[in-house]
Amino acid sequence: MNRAQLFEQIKKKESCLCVGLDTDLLKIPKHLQHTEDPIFEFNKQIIDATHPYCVAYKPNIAFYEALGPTGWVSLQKTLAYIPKDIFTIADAKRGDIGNTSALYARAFFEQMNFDSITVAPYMGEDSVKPFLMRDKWVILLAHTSNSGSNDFQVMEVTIGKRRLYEEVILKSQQWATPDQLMFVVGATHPEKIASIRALAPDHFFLVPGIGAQGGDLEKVMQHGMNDSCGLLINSARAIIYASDGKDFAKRAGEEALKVQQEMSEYLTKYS
Ligand code: OMP
Repeated sequence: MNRAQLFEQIKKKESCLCVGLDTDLLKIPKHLQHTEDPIFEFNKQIIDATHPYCVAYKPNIAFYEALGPTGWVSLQKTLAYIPKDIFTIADAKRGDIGNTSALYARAFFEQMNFDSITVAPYMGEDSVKPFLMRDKWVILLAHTSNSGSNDFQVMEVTIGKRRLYEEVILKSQQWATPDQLMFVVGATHPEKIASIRALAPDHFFLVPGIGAQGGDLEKVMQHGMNDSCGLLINSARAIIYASDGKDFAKRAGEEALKVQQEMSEYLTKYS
């Protein structure tokens, strides 16, 4: 899916919501535990209930890898079930020397047909470029939502006294255009989103951290949007685990609708 198509979906659904499919066997309702593939069954019902309200799904690969081969099968079935007009993100946070990154790219873009993958930038250009060799997206970690993001990402680097995450954003723009490159910016740093937007005016940002991590949706949209919205805002636990009973999918749908309605209001108010 390209940038224009993504923006079309955002306008059509009045939503920039990305639902995180961080599906944990220990958290899914008991009545699903006895089905043939509980992870897929859970995801299928979550997708059925939430797809009218979101424009992207982001399975975090750790939740599937942790289960061994059956987890990969559940992931592939989930990916195949996601409607084709919804953007897909492999949240894998990969990045290695060039020839290894090339194989990660093959795994997520050919074995599995994801639209995009999250990539850690710290091994530099040759570790990122292999992910850009197809008509697919790289979502580069810039300023992440977790508390550890203060350990390295905010360090001042010598070039113009910029922060490390700022340097990541500026330098990587030499590697790809906004048609292939997005940045991860945590919703837990809403005070920084305007300055980050100034560094990358045209790029999409993947913004995790609303919901369970307490990020501020309104501030993110107020200060982070660009002409094409430019935001995919992720929520996982607050939506998919809204209930652990038989009504889990219905409750997930209700939570997704609530976020979509807020987004719709801010899309009008701040564009
Ligand atoms: P919830 O906190 O349950 O909404 O999930 C957040 C999801 O986004 C998890 O899959 C995280 O791994 C992911 N994430 C962050 O929480 N913070 C980041 O800075 C980056 C990501 C990510 O790359 O998606």
